[in-house]
Amino acid sequence: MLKYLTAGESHGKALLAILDGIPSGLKVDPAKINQELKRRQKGYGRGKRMLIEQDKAEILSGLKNGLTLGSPIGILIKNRDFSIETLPSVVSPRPGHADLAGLLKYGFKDVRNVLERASARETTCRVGIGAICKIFLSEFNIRISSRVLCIAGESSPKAMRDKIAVAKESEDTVGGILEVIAKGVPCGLGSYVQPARRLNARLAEAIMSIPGIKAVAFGLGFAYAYKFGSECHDAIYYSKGKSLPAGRQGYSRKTNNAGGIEGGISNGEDIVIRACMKPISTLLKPLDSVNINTKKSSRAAVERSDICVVEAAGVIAESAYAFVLSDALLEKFGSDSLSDIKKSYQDYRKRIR
Ligand code: EPS
Repeated sequence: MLKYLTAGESHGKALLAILDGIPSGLKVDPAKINQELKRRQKGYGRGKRMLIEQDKAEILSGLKNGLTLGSPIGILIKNRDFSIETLPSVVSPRPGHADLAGLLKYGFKDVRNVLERASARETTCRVGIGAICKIFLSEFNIRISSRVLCIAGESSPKAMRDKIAVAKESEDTVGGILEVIAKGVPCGLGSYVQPARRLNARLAEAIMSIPGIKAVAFGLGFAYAYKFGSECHDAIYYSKGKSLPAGRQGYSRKTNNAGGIEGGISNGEDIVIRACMKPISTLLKPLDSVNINTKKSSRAAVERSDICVVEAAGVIAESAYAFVLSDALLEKFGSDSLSDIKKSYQDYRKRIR
């Protein structure tokens, strides 16, 4: 239903995104998109590039008088640092980055040709797209948030900051674990009828495509491996009565170990994903590498970079969620006009109570 494409190099003139499939009649406030772009730029451990950029989205198409037309939405985000033509070439690939594999794959003689597009700067586009999807989901009271659970093994906010400070001091980097939660998702998004329609598979793909993410887990995740079935499956209950508040009527669970998805379908509980991000690959004290021209040992290239971007990755993961949930919602309730979709959604909510 929903598609997107992004374009742009880290130090090119601009980043571009096209989001196709948002229905007509949705009010889009550009300030909300810019708020999300700002959130992506923040977080303790961010590098100097974020002091240069002030990411702002310009909507080039798909809107009239602040309302979507149902046509593709074009987004332009200009780079303040667009020095791509004058930046020096890079000859020693950084371990952990796309540098070496990308260089060999595309037949380049300069690692910069790889790193400019492989850079996580591209995720600015995804956050712009995700912001529009979040606005769409808010029409159905679906809310997505994220938090950092751990940085380099530490889980209290003070210890996490200290660890980032230590990494900075020792010219190193750190990763961590983030959690993303979607609340208010109705039961019935996604399907088991084809593998590619499973909601967990679609969410995992979207989260795994964020640069630096190495693992994704739903609900209990790896902890399932240590339990009996009777200890971990979420028992089903039913509450009758019109006097109960809206979300309390009908089927419910007392636990949510499944993370809100069973059989590839949302089950009405919060959708909970944890993702692990590796430490940033650019190290100020670089690891061993090889000069691609001389084939002699050398230290890996040092580029301006960040110490820790787990908090920003949470914002990007929220956007990935928002895109996938919007896509699944459009698939279930229709895709042309917001008011038609809302009617179909309300009828369905009544039926499944
Ligand atoms: C990023 C912009 C980049 C990096 C970072 C993400 O800016 P620059 O390379 O000019 O300092 O800060 O990129 C990476 C972590 C990476 O590995 O490429 C951004 O906008 O998020």
